[in-house]
Amino acid sequence: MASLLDNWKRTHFTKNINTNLVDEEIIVMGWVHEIRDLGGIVFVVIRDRNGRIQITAPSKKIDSKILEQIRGFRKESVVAIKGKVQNSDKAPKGVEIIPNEIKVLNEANQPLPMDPTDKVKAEIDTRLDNRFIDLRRDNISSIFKIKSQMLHSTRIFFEENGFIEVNTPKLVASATEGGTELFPITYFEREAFLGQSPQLYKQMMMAAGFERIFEIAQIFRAEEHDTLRHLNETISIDMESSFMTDLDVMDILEKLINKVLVDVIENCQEELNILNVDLKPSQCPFPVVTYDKAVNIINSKDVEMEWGEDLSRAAEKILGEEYPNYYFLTEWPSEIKPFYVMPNEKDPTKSHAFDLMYGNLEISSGAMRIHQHDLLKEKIVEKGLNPNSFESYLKSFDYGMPPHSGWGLGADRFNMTLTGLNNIRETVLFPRDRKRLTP
Ligand code: AMO
Repeated sequence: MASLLDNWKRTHFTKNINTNLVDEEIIVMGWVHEIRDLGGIVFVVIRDRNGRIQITAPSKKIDSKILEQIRGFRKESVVAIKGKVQNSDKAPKGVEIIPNEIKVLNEANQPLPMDPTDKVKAEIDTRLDNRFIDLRRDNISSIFKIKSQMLHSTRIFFEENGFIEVNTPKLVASATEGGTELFPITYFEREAFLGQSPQLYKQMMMAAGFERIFEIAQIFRAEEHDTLRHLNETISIDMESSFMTDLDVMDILEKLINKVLVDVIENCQEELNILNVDLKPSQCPFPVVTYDKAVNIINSKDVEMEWGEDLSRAAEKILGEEYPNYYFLTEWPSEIKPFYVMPNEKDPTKSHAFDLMYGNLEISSGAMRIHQHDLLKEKIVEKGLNPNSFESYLKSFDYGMPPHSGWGLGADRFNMTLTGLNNIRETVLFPRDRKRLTP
C-alpha cells in the first residue's frame, strides 16, 4: 500500500542536509509546506520537526509518473521522498533534492482550517481551535522547545542541589490557597476538588523527613476572570525545604531562574531568534522591595493603595515600570497571605511571605511556613476555615515537623518571561480558560 512506510526509513532530518551529502541518495519525511509549479519545473518545500528542504522536479529530468505525483501534492499532506542531494545556488540551503521515488503517506483535506505558513494571520481563537496545525509553525513550536529546556534545566538544578522529585495527589479534599475558587468534582458518594496547589503535601513531606523536595505538576484554579495571565489549569514548579528560611529559598529561586536563563540562551538560540527575543542572564542578586516600599512607590505615582491591600493590576503595572526585570516583593501583610505563612516574630501583621515578580507579572510566591501545630490551627480558624478539614495535615505537625520554607513558580508564566509573550495561552499547548475546554 502506497500510504505505508513499508521498509522506508528516514535517513536525515531536513536540518542535517547540507553540501556534504551531495550525490547521496537520502530519504526525507515530513509535511508539504509549499508547492510552486512553474510548468517546466516544480518546487516543493518539505518541512519536518525543525527544518525545511527544497525538492526540485524538472520535467525533463525526472520520471513523468513522479512529476504527476508531485503535481498532485496537497499542502500539509504527509509525504516521504527518496532522492539525490544536489548543489543549488538558488535553494535556500544551497542544496536541493531531486526525487527518485515518492510516497504520499497521508493526504491533507483542503481547504486547511488555517494557514500554517504564516502568510495569512489567524486570530488566537482560530489558532487554538486548530492547535495541531498552529503548532506546526516555527514561531509557535519554538515556545515549547524553550519550555522543554526550562523544565529540563529545572530538574537538573534540583537534582544538583539534593532535591527529590515527588508526585502528590491532584484529587483533594480541601482548599489551600484561599482567594481562588476550587473546581468541585464528584468523588464516588462525596464531593472532592481538583488540587489548587501541592502545598499541604509539600509540607507533609517535610514531616516525612525528605527535607528537600520538588514537584512539577498541574494545578487547577477556578479563576472566574479572563485575563492574559490566568488559566484554569497551569503548571506549577513547587519546592519545599526543611531547616531553611524564606531568605534561603529565595536564594534557591534566584539561582534556578538564572540557571534556566543561561541554559536557554546557550541551547535555544535558534528558537530565541525565531521569536525575536534577546534574552540576557539576569543581574544577581535580584532587587528586594518590601511591601511597605511598594505601597509608597505606588501611592507616589497616583494609584491609591492602602496598606494591607493586595496589589491591583494598576499597582503591578507601576511596579513593573520601576522594576522591569526580576525582583522580590517581601514582608507581605499576614492578612492577605494564606494561613500556612509564618508571621513576623516582632510584628505579626507582617509575614515571611514573598513574591517573585518579572516587571508587572507575578511569577512565584513562597514563604517560611508555620511549623507549630497550635499556631497553624489558630491561623486556619482566623482565616475562616474549618480545622477538621485539615485533620490529616495538622497531624503531621504533632510528631516532629521541622521549620521549613518553599515556593511555587508558575511554569507557564515563567515561560512567558523567557519567550517575550504577553498572553499565557500562547505558552500552553491546549490552554484551559473561562471559555475553553477543547481541544
Ligand atoms: P500562588 O497561589 O501564588 O502560590 O501560585 C504560585 C504561582 O503559580 C502561578 N499561578 C498561576 N498561573 C497561571 N494561572 C493561574 N490561574 C495561576 N495561579 C497561580 C503564579 C503564582 O505566582 N502554595 C503557594 C506556593 C507556595 O507558597 O509554595 C501557591 O500556590 O505564577
